[in-house]
Amino acid sequence: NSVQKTYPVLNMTCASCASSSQANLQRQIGVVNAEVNYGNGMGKIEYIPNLITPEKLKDALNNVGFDLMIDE
Ligand code: 9UX
Repeated sequence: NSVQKTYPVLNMTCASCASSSQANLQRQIGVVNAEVNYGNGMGKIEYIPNLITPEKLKDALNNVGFDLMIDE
């Protein structure tokens, strides 16, 4: 059972940042799909809550210099 949520991705200053942050999200276990849009600064993430939490998604991005503005 997956859910899809959209959160602001912080610290993106060029389109390559969107690509690298997206790739980092996609390789986390429990992430089904991730799309990071540089134009609007948002990351749309489909994930399996039993395998990964928004806090862990945030941690994963923090590890590569970005941040995720989770609301929970
Ligand atoms: Mo762009 Mo982002 O040159 O970390 S890749 S600033």
